[in-house]
Amino acid sequence: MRRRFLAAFLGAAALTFVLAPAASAHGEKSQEGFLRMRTVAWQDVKFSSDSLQQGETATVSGTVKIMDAWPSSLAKGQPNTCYLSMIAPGPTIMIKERTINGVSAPSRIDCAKGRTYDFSMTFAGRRVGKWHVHPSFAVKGAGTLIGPGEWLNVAKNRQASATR
Ligand SMILES: [Cu+2]
Repeated sequence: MRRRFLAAFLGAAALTFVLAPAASAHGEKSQEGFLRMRTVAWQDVKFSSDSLQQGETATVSGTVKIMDAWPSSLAKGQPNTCYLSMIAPGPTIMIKERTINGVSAPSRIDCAKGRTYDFSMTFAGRRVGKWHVHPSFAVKGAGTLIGPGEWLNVAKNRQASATR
């Protein structure tokens, strides 16, 4: 009896483990519908690579537009200060360079409803592992809106550790 219970338990545990990836929707897909449909629109988001070594860089580029349908309840209806960044699980990557509409943008930017921002961010791998990372667009008074994510493999940099 106890053995049968154990088998059932292990079966359930295995099933949970196998099915979990399908249920791991997060990032932009986990945001509420009105946020995705009325705040910012992400287009052509591309990662130059999905695997890099520690210290090696890759670039995420794309376009983000503050929609005309921006809700009046967020940022008093008028976004005016924005900050483009990346969301990652802890210090797993490091942003090295951030360009918005062709201009280096290390800090926050002035922004407005209806405007479009072509961006690129170059980041370096920092901590070894497989991480899910997203571009993000924070709007003062509204919070951080998350763009399409990518699984990123950061491998150990053997050369760097050998010379240390
Ligand atoms: Cu993610």
